[in-house]
Amino acid sequence: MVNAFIGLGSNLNDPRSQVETALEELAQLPQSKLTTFSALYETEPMGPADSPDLVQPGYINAVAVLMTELEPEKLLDQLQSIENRHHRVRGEIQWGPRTLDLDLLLYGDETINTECLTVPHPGITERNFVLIPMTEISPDLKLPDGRAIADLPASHDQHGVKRCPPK
Ligand code: A4P
Ligand code: MG
Repeated sequence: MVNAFIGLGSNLNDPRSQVETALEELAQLPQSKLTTFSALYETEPMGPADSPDLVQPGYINAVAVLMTELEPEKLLDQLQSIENRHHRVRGEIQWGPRTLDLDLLLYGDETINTECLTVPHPGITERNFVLIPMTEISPDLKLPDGRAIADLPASHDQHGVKRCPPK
């Protein structure tokens, strides 16, 4: 059994319910147990919103922990099937708007570099919308290279990240 950290993000078609439904779907995955998930956060878009010809709406982000027996590639397949069920159209604009994005942030303390999978997820150390929810659920977490997430400056940068009140 390995603890896999999954990042959830959505900025289209009722992002809040996209993320809530995705959490329910994660809880149904085979050979896995959803053990923890963060609050939902309203976050400012990182990416082409900065360019004037493409404005994208704000995101809802969250992080979940799945205790799983699935191998990393199998888990990625399962995450992509959930994304597909949310009618994600892939590949149009990098970092553009999406109904649901599920990233495999961490897979235990493994470092993976294959054609289809990079773990830890490359954006993790700079993205406050990932690190803040991670810190909420796992403040003492260390990355495979030994760095504590609490020591990464983006973990403490609240800019553009607002915790949603519970429903
Ligand atoms: N892939 C490799 N490693 C991984 C991994 N660890 N987890 C491959 C998931 N996928 C991984 O993914 C493209 C390919 O990456 C997959 O086929 C898989 O084999 P994708 O989800 O289709 O591409 P993407 O998400 O559009 O691209 P990218 O570069 O992964 O975007 P990010 O990094 O996910 O960023 N702003 C806010 N506020 N909140 C957000 O959540 N998200 C993005 C997307 C931009 N701006 C955002 C947010
Ligand atoms: Mg992605």
